[in-house]
Amino acid sequence: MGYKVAVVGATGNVGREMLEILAERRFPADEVVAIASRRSQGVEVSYGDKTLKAKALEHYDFSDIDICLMSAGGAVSKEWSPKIAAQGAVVIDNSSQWRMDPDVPLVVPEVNADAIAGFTKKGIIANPNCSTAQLVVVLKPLHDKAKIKRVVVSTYQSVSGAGKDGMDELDRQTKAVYSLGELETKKFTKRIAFNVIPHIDVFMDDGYTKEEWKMVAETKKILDPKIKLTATCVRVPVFISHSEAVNIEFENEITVDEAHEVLRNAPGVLVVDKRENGGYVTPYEAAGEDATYVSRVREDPTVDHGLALWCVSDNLRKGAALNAIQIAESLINRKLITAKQKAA
Ligand code: 11C
Repeated sequence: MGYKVAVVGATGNVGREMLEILAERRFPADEVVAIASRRSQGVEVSYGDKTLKAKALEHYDFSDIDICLMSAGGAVSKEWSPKIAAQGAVVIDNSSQWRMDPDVPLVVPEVNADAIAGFTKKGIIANPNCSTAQLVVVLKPLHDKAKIKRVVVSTYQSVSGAGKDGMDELDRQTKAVYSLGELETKKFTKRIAFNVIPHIDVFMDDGYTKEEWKMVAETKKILDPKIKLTATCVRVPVFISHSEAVNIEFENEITVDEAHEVLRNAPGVLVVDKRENGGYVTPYEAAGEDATYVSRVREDPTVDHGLALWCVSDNLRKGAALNAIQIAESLINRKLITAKQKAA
């Protein structure tokens, strides 16, 4: 017998992607249940060639669920993840609610899969922010090779990171520009069509945004607390995939060829790096793909041992749904979870 899996937030961008990836990867589930808020109860979502009708979270009994993939935002997770975990399901949460809780592992399986075992304290495992997930997949093999001291990253984040409303706003505004219609701004703080906005999430007291803070704090928790990192996070008019321009300063010497070599052998990374027109990956090409693509690796001559590179990944997949499902697969592969129906 397989597992019974619940997807909470099943009608959202990431929830739908979770259902698609569960089917695509033939996740060993006997049953998958789509769950959403009462407002979305009855909405139909696809799971492989099946159609599931969303059930209301408020009325759902989780006692026979083995794994709950949550993508319903921080407030819902704060209230529901502990209740669902108390009913014996392992919760893998995509919100920022639990990431920095010392009793909750924050996991990117290619980087710190061993941390998963710590889920027993609260029954919750946290998925990182999308911009952090793709970054640490790339930093990990380089850190193992030459020890990273400091990272400077600038992000180019797609509107799907802000949910379906963000995608709709870019779509509406772009059409309005061409039809000379009114440009309504609701989701973002400024016009996003044919523009970029250097502001994601709320401002913190030190002038950084919370998105930038998350990249620092989460990289330290997942990879190494000694790594110094500074980020500038920017929203760009791209529907899917986040891109990042990264400068890395190492403790030890590392050449471009050595970096290519370790990155080519790293799980989850694909190197596409030809020094010619089009010899790099753009967000459009990374959308719908599982890999984090690395291009434009070159020496950064402004520091002793420095490299600069470009990385791109589908924020709804590696940045969210795929990473959550890889965590669930690791739980199973490491025999950290047994199906309740099997145990009965
Ligand atoms: C964005 N990275 O692009 C955000 C979305 O902490 O899980 C994910 C926010 C989070 O707006």
